[in-house]
Amino acid sequence: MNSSPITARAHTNIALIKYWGKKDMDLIIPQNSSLSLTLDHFYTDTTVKFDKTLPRDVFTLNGHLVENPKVNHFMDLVRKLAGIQIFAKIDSINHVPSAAGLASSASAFAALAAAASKAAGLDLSRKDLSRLARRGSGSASRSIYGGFVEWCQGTDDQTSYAVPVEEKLDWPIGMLVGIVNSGQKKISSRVGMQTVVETSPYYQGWIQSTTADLKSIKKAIQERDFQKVGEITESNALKMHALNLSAQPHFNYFEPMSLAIMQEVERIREEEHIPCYYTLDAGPNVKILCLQADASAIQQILASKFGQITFEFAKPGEGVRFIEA
Ligand code: 2P0
Repeated sequence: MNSSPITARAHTNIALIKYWGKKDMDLIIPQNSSLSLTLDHFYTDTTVKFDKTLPRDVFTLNGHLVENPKVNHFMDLVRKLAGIQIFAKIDSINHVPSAAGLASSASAFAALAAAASKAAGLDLSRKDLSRLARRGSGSASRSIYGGFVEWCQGTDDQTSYAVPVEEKLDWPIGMLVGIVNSGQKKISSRVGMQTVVETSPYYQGWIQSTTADLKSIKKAIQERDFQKVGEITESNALKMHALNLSAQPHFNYFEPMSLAIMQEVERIREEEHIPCYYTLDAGPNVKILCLQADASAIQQILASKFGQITFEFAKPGEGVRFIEA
């Protein structure tokens, strides 16, 4: 079989309640459930075409040939699911600011799950797409949906998948994403979270407190309580980063500029009375949750203090979908 090329678009998501640790490393079953906001600004377009003349999978990223074992492993899963043994040409374009250093595995594996499964002749439900995307990268399970999304941890491959909390948001919120460039080589999420699970004396405390945070943030979202959503988001991120500081060997993702921006966000909140809250993932970039109406005022203040850093505003985005190439 030579399939027609199928193109899917998936957006990245930023966790307000973080996933930080696996129970099963092969199936990617997390230690805790997580909750994210899908963003419109940053996305991946991926085209997959199965071609029986290919001796192996061929993967290009932004037009460059790339050798990526995670992509090869993922394509093996798709082939097994579809009962085929043909290799594919996979072309991905990442629409993120150049040299952003933003994690793109969420949008990448969500787009690949959709495009590869359809090109292989499968017609998966969104639940099954989420389960499949999870096998590429845990956070990708959430990029199947738009808006607020919960990845329910489950206990096995069948029961660990994301569900929409509110897909079409009638709430004018968003995130300012600041790109703090780093020359430093960071520790990967995969290695970082595993080190934490195995060595942090605080890990059980994290599980308990994150379970409570998830319940509270869902209630705050329902009640449109922006302050509460922001406070839980910031606190949950700091608890995740505290785990990293408590691991053996310890590590962290902060750069001096990350800390300066975090302090400035707290000052803007306290002194300028503009509600805004930060979160950071496995890198130095700071993402600031705010109301759309306040975004340009915050951008102006940040530009006056950190002129060298661009803060791009991203609104809530849509879930994965098929597009014309
Ligand atoms: C999250 N992160 O919930 C957390 C918070 C980063 C910090 O999910 O090993 O690329 O492929 O499942 O999904 C980034 O880790 O890790 C991540 P794998 P992934 O968004």
